[in-house]
Amino acid sequence: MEVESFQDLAYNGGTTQQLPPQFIRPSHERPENTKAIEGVTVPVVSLSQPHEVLVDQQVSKACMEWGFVMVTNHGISSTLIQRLKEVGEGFFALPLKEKQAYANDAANGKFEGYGTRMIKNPDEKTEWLDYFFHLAAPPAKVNPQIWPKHPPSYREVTEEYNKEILKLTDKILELLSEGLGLEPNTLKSSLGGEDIEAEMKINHYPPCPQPELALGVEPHTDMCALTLLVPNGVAGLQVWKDGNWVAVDCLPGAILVHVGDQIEVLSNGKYTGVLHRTLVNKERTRMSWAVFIAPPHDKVIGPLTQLVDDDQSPPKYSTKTFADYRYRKINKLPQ
Ligand SMILES: O=C(O)CCC(=O)C(=O)O
Repeated sequence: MEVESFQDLAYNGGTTQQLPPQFIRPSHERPENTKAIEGVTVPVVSLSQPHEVLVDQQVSKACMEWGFVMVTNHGISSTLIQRLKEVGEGFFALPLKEKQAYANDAANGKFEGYGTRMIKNPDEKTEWLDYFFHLAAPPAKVNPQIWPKHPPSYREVTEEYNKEILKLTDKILELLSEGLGLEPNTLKSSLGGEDIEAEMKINHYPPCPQPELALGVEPHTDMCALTLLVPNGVAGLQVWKDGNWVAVDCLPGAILVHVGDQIEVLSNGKYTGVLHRTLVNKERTRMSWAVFIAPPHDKVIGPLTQLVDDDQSPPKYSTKTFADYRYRKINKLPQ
């Protein structure tokens, strides 16, 4: 069969209602053969509780056991989250041609912009999504010229949301530092302090003709330090826990926090980067707004010296720049 692009299929109906082979997952990965376990729910924590409770029992416990926590009462207004969703939906509602004017070129290192994931190896399967990706902090590295110009309020809303997300990030990093018995600012300063980067990725998963055979994003851990994510009202995210997929039923207004690889490395494995994937849907478009919090590329990351010693707790991870880590992860090389 002629290989069709994701956009042909998703936006123009393609030539068929049968998924072309490049989207069909091998049997052991298909949602129909790897269903989520029933009766297990992800940890939910209200951030309005006393600080000691959050440190000792809640946020750090969830991030040690799951690498994942859903937070409520996080201080970001539901109106702002709603506006963020509206501007993202507005962009994806534009005609394909207008979106393609922002096309990224990941093969040549231009990661920012609109695109679908690049497949390097012909055996790899294509994910059922398109996305917009751009840097949102620190200000010195941000190029708003790359951001969507439509809807016109995209920039104002995204900047406001990003400020709030950075405050929430500070709070979570403090809780996670204290959960390791360290000074509250330890993780933030190890991740570059005020140079810490925030990357916005708007994921868009249009209806898929055979969702039981495909995946939105395939199983992965995030290479950053933390991800803070809000989905639209459509389910699809699943996290891996104790040998099973667990479906994430996001409460209205909640924010989903994923521990990423850099926190796993800094904590020498006390916190775990969460393996996750997304399923797609036959009828409804799913969207999600992920902010990846990451160190600057030249920042050297390794297990924190306070957490390792040669006898009891040797380092489980090598130390390297985030750029090196990223290169190895993208190219599927050993770390
Ligand atoms: O859409 C989601 O819920 C998760 C997206 C995700 O894992 C990613 O963009 O890396």
